[in-house]
Amino acid sequence: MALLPILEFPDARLRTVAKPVEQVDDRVRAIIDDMFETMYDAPGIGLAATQVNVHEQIIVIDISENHDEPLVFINPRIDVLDETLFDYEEGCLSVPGFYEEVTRPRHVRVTALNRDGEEFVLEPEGLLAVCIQHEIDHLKGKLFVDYVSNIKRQRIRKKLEKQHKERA
Ligand code: QAP
Ligand code: CO
Repeated sequence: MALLPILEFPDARLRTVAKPVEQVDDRVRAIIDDMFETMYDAPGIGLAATQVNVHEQIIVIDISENHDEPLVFINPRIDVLDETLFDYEEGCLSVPGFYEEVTRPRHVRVTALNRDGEEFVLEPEGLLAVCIQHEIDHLKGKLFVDYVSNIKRQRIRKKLEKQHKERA
Protein backbone atom coordinates (compact mmCIF):
# COMPACT_ATOMS: atom_id res chain seq x y z
CA MET A 1 0.00 0.00 0.00
CA ALA A 2 1.14 3.55 -0.67
CA LEU A 3 0.07 7.15 -0.27
CA LEU A 4 -0.26 8.73 -3.69
CA PRO A 5 0.43 12.41 -4.47
CA ILE A 6 -2.78 14.33 -5.23
CA LEU A 7 -2.81 16.68 -8.23
CA GLU A 8 -4.03 20.19 -7.42
CA PHE A 9 -5.98 22.74 -9.48
CA PRO A 10 -5.02 24.22 -11.95
CA ASP A 11 -2.84 21.22 -12.93
CA ALA A 12 -3.68 20.42 -16.58
CA ARG A 13 -3.56 16.67 -15.88
CA LEU A 14 -6.84 17.07 -13.94
CA ARG A 15 -8.43 17.81 -17.36
CA THR A 16 -7.59 14.34 -18.74
CA VAL A 17 -10.58 12.17 -19.72
CA ALA A 18 -10.26 8.72 -18.07
CA LYS A 19 -10.46 5.49 -20.07
CA PRO A 20 -12.68 2.57 -19.06
CA VAL A 21 -11.03 -0.24 -17.10
CA GLU A 22 -10.87 -3.28 -19.41
CA GLN A 23 -10.24 -5.91 -16.76
CA VAL A 24 -10.76 -5.68 -13.00
CA ASP A 25 -7.64 -7.52 -11.86
CA ASP A 26 -5.01 -7.31 -9.11
CA ARG A 27 -3.38 -4.30 -10.81
CA VAL A 28 -6.66 -2.37 -10.54
CA ARG A 29 -7.27 -3.61 -6.96
CA ALA A 30 -3.79 -2.32 -5.96
CA ILE A 31 -4.68 1.14 -7.34
CA ILE A 32 -7.98 1.01 -5.39
CA ASP A 33 -6.19 0.09 -2.14
CA ASP A 34 -3.72 2.98 -2.59
CA MET A 35 -6.61 5.35 -3.38
CA PHE A 36 -8.44 4.40 -0.15
CA GLU A 37 -5.25 4.83 1.88
CA THR A 38 -4.70 8.25 0.27
CA MET A 39 -8.33 9.34 0.76
CA TYR A 40 -8.55 8.23 4.43
CA ASP A 41 -5.18 9.88 5.18
CA ALA A 42 -6.23 13.25 3.70
CA PRO A 43 -8.93 12.87 5.08
CA GLY A 44 -11.56 12.96 2.37
CA ILE A 45 -14.89 11.33 1.49
CA GLY A 46 -14.24 10.74 -2.21
CA LEU A 47 -11.34 10.36 -4.62
CA ALA A 48 -11.22 9.76 -8.37
CA ALA A 49 -8.22 8.09 -10.05
CA THR A 50 -7.69 11.24 -12.16
CA GLN A 51 -6.70 13.09 -8.96
CA VAL A 52 -3.77 10.70 -8.42
CA ASN A 53 -2.75 10.91 -12.10
CA VAL A 54 -4.23 7.52 -13.06
CA HIS A 55 -6.46 8.09 -16.08
CA GLU A 56 -8.79 5.11 -15.73
CA GLN A 57 -12.44 5.12 -14.59
CA ILE A 58 -12.00 4.30 -10.89
CA ILE A 59 -13.63 6.07 -7.91
CA VAL A 60 -13.47 5.41 -4.17
CA ILE A 61 -15.95 6.94 -1.70
CA ASP A 62 -16.64 6.60 2.03
CA ILE A 63 -19.06 9.12 3.55
CA SER A 64 -19.39 7.19 6.85
CA GLU A 65 -18.15 8.76 10.10
CA ASN A 66 -16.07 5.74 11.09
CA HIS A 67 -14.42 5.13 7.69
CA ASP A 68 -15.98 1.69 7.55
CA GLU A 69 -18.28 1.91 4.52
CA PRO A 70 -15.89 1.87 1.54
CA LEU A 71 -17.53 2.07 -1.90
CA VAL A 72 -15.75 1.35 -5.20
CA PHE A 73 -17.09 2.41 -8.60
CA ILE A 74 -15.36 1.16 -11.75
CA ASN A 75 -16.63 2.35 -15.17
CA PRO A 76 -19.61 4.15 -13.56
CA ARG A 77 -22.64 5.25 -15.59
CA ILE A 78 -25.14 7.71 -14.18
CA ASP A 79 -28.83 8.46 -14.84
CA VAL A 80 -30.86 11.22 -13.22
CA LEU A 81 -33.93 9.72 -11.49
CA ASP A 82 -35.66 12.93 -10.47
CA GLU A 83 -35.28 16.49 -11.76
CA THR A 84 -35.25 17.89 -8.20
CA LEU A 85 -32.04 19.82 -7.53
CA PHE A 86 -29.94 19.88 -4.40
CA ASP A 87 -27.42 22.54 -3.26
CA TYR A 88 -24.33 21.44 -1.38
CA GLU A 89 -21.17 23.25 -0.33
CA GLU A 90 -18.57 21.08 -2.05
CA GLY A 91 -14.86 20.79 -1.47
CA CYS A 92 -12.20 18.73 -3.23
CA LEU A 93 -8.82 17.28 -2.29
CA SER A 94 -7.53 18.81 -5.55
CA VAL A 95 -8.76 22.28 -4.49
CA PRO A 96 -7.62 22.30 -0.84
CA GLY A 97 -9.04 24.98 1.43
CA PHE A 98 -11.86 26.13 -0.86
CA TYR A 99 -15.58 25.33 -0.62
CA GLU A 100 -18.38 26.54 -2.89
CA GLU A 101 -22.07 25.77 -3.29
CA VAL A 102 -22.87 23.59 -6.31
CA THR A 103 -26.34 22.60 -7.55
CA ARG A 104 -26.86 19.06 -8.87
CA PRO A 105 -29.69 16.52 -9.30
CA ARG A 106 -30.66 15.11 -5.89
CA HIS A 107 -31.50 11.55 -6.88
CA VAL A 108 -29.49 9.49 -9.38
CA ARG A 109 -28.97 5.89 -10.41
CA VAL A 110 -25.38 4.69 -10.71
CA THR A 111 -24.40 1.46 -12.43
CA ALA A 112 -20.78 0.38 -11.97
CA LEU A 113 -18.46 -2.56 -11.37
CA ASN A 114 -17.21 -3.38 -7.87
CA ARG A 115 -13.66 -4.49 -6.97
CA ASP A 116 -14.51 -8.04 -8.06
CA GLY A 117 -15.65 -6.85 -11.48
CA GLU A 118 -19.34 -7.50 -10.73
CA GLU A 119 -21.99 -5.01 -11.87
CA PHE A 120 -24.10 -3.32 -9.18
CA VAL A 121 -26.71 -0.56 -9.12
CA LEU A 122 -27.15 2.14 -6.47
CA GLU A 123 -29.85 4.83 -6.26
CA PRO A 124 -28.38 7.38 -3.84
CA GLU A 125 -29.90 10.69 -2.74
CA GLY A 126 -28.38 13.66 -0.94
CA LEU A 127 -24.68 13.67 0.00
CA LEU A 128 -23.82 10.31 -1.58
CA ALA A 129 -25.52 11.36 -4.83
CA VAL A 130 -23.56 14.65 -4.77
CA CYS A 131 -20.30 12.87 -4.06
CA ILE A 132 -20.72 10.33 -6.87
CA GLN A 133 -21.56 13.10 -9.36
CA HIS A 134 -18.53 15.13 -8.20
CA GLU A 135 -16.22 12.12 -8.64
CA ILE A 136 -17.65 11.12 -12.05
CA ASP A 137 -16.98 14.71 -13.16
CA HIS A 138 -13.28 14.16 -12.30
CA LEU A 139 -13.19 11.17 -14.68
CA LYS A 140 -14.40 13.53 -17.42
CA GLY A 141 -11.77 16.17 -16.57
CA LYS A 142 -14.28 18.42 -14.82
CA LEU A 143 -13.91 20.11 -11.41
CA PHE A 144 -16.48 21.63 -9.02
CA VAL A 145 -14.84 25.04 -9.55
CA ASP A 146 -16.07 24.88 -13.17
CA TYR A 147 -19.61 25.47 -11.79
CA VAL A 148 -18.75 28.69 -9.93
CA SER A 149 -18.34 32.18 -11.43
CA ASN A 150 -15.22 32.99 -13.47
CA ILE A 151 -14.21 35.57 -10.90
CA LYS A 152 -14.38 33.07 -8.03
CA ARG A 153 -12.53 30.39 -10.03
CA GLN A 154 -9.76 32.86 -10.96
CA ARG A 155 -9.40 33.90 -7.34
CA ILE A 156 -9.04 30.26 -6.26
CA ARG A 157 -6.56 29.57 -9.08
CA LYS A 158 -4.37 32.55 -8.14
CA LYS A 159 -4.31 31.61 -4.43
CA LEU A 160 -3.40 27.99 -5.17
CA GLU A 161 -0.72 29.00 -7.72
CA LYS A 162 0.82 31.27 -5.09
CA GLN A 163 0.88 28.38 -2.56
CA HIS A 164 2.45 26.06 -5.14
CA LYS A 165 5.23 28.64 -5.85
CA GLU A 166 5.90 29.09 -2.13
CA ARG A 167 6.16 25.31 -1.71
CA ALA A 168 8.58 24.89 -4.66
C1 QAP B 1 -15.90 15.48 -2.86
O1 QAP B 1 -14.21 15.90 -1.34
C2 QAP B 1 -17.13 16.04 -2.21
O2 QAP B 1 -10.44 21.50 0.94
C3 QAP B 1 -14.93 14.85 -1.91
O3 QAP B 1 -8.54 21.16 2.79
C4 QAP B 1 -17.05 17.02 -1.24
O4 QAP B 1 -13.20 14.59 0.14
C5 QAP B 1 -18.34 15.61 -2.60
C6 QAP B 1 -10.92 17.96 1.62
C7 QAP B 1 -18.18 17.52 -0.66
C8 QAP B 1 -19.47 16.11 -2.03
C9 QAP B 1 -19.40 17.05 -1.04
C10 QAP B 1 -11.07 19.21 1.08
C11 QAP B 1 -9.94 17.78 2.58
C12 QAP B 1 -11.74 16.82 1.19
C13 QAP B 1 -10.27 20.27 1.48
C14 QAP B 1 -13.35 15.70 -0.31
C15 QAP B 1 -9.29 20.08 2.44
C16 QAP B 1 -9.13 18.83 2.99
C17 QAP B 1 -12.61 16.87 0.17
CO1 CO C 1 -12.83 16.33 -6.10
